Amino acid sequence: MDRGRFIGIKSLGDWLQLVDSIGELKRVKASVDPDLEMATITYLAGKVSGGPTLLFENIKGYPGGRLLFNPFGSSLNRLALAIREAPGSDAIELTRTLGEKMKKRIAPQMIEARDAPVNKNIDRGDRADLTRFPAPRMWPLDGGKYIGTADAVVTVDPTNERVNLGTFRQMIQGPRQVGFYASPGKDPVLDRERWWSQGKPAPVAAVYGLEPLLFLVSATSFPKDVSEYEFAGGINGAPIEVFKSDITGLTLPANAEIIIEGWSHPNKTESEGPFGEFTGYYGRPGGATPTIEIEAIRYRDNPIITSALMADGLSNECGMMWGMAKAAKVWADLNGMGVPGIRGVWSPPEAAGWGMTVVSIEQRYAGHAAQVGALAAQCMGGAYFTKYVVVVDDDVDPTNLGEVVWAMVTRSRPAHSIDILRETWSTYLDPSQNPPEIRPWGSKCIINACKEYKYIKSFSRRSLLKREVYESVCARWKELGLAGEPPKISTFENFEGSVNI
Ligand SMILES: Cc1cc2nc3c(=O)[nH]c(=O)nc-3n(C[C@H](O)[C@H](O)[C@H](O)COP(=O)(O)O)c2cc1C
Ligand SMILES: [Mn+2]
Repeated sequence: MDRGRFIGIKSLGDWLQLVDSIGELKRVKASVDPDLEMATITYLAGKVSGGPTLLFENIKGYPGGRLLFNPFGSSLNRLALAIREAPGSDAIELTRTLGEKMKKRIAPQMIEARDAPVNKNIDRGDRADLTRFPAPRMWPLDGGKYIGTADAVVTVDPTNERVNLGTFRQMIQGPRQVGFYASPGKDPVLDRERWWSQGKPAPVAAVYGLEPLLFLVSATSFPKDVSEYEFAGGINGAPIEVFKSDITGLTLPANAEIIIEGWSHPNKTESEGPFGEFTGYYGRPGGATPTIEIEAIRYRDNPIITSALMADGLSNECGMMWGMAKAAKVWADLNGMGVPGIRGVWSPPEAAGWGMTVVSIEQRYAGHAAQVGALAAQCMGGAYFTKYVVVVDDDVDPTNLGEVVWAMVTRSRPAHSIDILRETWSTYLDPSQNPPEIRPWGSKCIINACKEYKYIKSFSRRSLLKREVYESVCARWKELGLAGEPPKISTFENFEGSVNI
């Protein structure tokens, strides 16, 4: 695909057109119930690796309503398009590219509010009614309809004006009220506490239909003092168009599908949840949670709501996208700290997206692997929730869990190779921490699954193929009656220091 085609992506519609052109958009025209049915379809369709994103166009009870479920799913191609790259790259190459792009920053471009497509319709005060827009109830024990999942919540730190974008679930509580659940330590929590400590309500907006690059940056842990708009601009290669709201003063994305905005008041809470979460469990029982009182809803005609299903396995929208964005950020953070020899970083989608980080390195000096493990575990991009960090040598593909487990059992020595970090940044959503009151504190296990550096020269040799024989077998693959293509192998015996060639 020609690179020029990506420069112009500004809106969800632009991105969907490209997704359609590679055959990964499925329009569901049959009538579907937003109560459980839409999520069930998404869960089942998402079990196929690389399955399409689903655009529901005929939603029971919402004539003209449109909802896009799991924009990314488990598709590397759709991730590639979101970061303005051609589809077809492999996972590590794409992660490396995203990590490089995350190092750039471009400030957003302010445009006139009247020129922003999202301001086509503005319902204010009593005219605002969120219940007119389709919102799914996803799991049977969910506490309500969640209109915000694949979203961006916009807040500002009143002390330095830094505008934050973060992805946070939002449950409808009334025509003009949503629940605003965010884990301790997240940026909007810090922002709203600053407003509240000044005795003022916190201005908040939430974008419920958005271009996937904004979703990706909103879901990633960037430095707390820099706006995600700047990282989105850096990845986009051009500024993100924004406008200043005359209601809350917040800087909002001009090309969004739908935005609500209003205020979060200091002592106002309401029951929110439970909600089937990214772990594949209900996160926490319903409980008192801050709210957003809606003052205005801005939307295009027939806006598309973007939704993320949280689930076990590949149907989890927090699997591939969240994991890859985290891996890219960890890679960028390690580079930023000057750690050499990083060959690949991956966060397996199978591990609830953020549960595990694997880093492959070329070991260069004593203590190198332990340093990489500790930094990957605690750098800004990697610290939240992640429980297991595994460091492997560069002959191991970090995206291949089979190879990673093989390295763990053949190269690590549990009594020597495992470090535990305690009282780390976690979440109330972790089902393993009981009683729930001990959350959000977590712990982490760092496994050094590299060949022990002290003995690296004499470490048992891996049984590797001889390149010439591999190549000749590949050439004879069909003649040998074997099906498909021969597996790709990249590491071969080099015979260095060997005695019996
Ligand atoms: C689909 C999806 C939903 C999420 N929902 C929540 C949530 O409800 N609460 C929360 O604390 N984090 C949630 N997260 C994680 C945050 O978006 C993520 O930690 C992000 O970095 C937060 O923004 P911040 O770094 O600016 O604080 C979600 C992530 C994804 C991908
Ligand atoms: Mn942030």
